[in-house]
Amino acid sequence: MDTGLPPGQVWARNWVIYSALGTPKIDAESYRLRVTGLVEEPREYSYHQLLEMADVEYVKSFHCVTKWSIKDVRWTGVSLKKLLENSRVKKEGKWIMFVCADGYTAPVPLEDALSDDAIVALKMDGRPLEIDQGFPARPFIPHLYGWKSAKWLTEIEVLPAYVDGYWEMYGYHERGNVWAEERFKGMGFRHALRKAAGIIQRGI
Ligand SMILES: Nc1nc2c(c(=O)[nH]1)N[C@H]1C(S)=C(S)[C@@H](COP(=O)(O)O)O[C@H]1N2
Ligand SMILES: [Mo]
Repeated sequence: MDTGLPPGQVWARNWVIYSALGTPKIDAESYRLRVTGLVEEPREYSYHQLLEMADVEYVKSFHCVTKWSIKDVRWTGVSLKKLLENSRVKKEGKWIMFVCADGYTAPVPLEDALSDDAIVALKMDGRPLEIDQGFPARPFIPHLYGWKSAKWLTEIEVLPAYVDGYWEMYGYHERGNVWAEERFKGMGFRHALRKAAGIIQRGI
């Protein structure tokens, strides 16, 4: 099921490169990834430290909410769970905000960030991320839509509650689970109602 096609998606051959706020300049030597917010121990990691910590590699597909999917990408990265455990999340911590060098932000529930296949990705198909694909790091959580895979990631902030990120301000879903088709806020609920009423047989 993991590499299958979620409802409403279409396989595409090529990535569509998005940078809503422009592509920032990143210096790999001075780059740091910070873990902040509701943690006992805020930490920061250099690119080289992250590379040495990389402990997860798998093949998983990528799904953009605008309906294109890229099949079977080989991802290499650091377990998000490991990064969060290293900083010891306080019990009040419930959401994560991914914050990026360009100012882009994306929230995800802590629970999703703690899933075994949630990573801070450093490589795609065995090569360091291209600049326009988020070098040096972007989170990847296979069961969430691609807008949560925030490029040029610089900070993982642990929050007590949900806060809108860049796309959520425009009505995109708080969580964005691809299998539940959580594309827009409130859609899961309306979708379930319409489905129960027999108005629709499948996703839009
Ligand atoms: N910083 C940043 N990250 C971002 C975006 C963006 O505009 N800025 N777009 C998101 C969206 S909607 C998608 S589908 C993916 C696209 O990844 P790609 O540009 O590598 O194809 O990046 C996500 N991460
Ligand atoms: Mo997207």
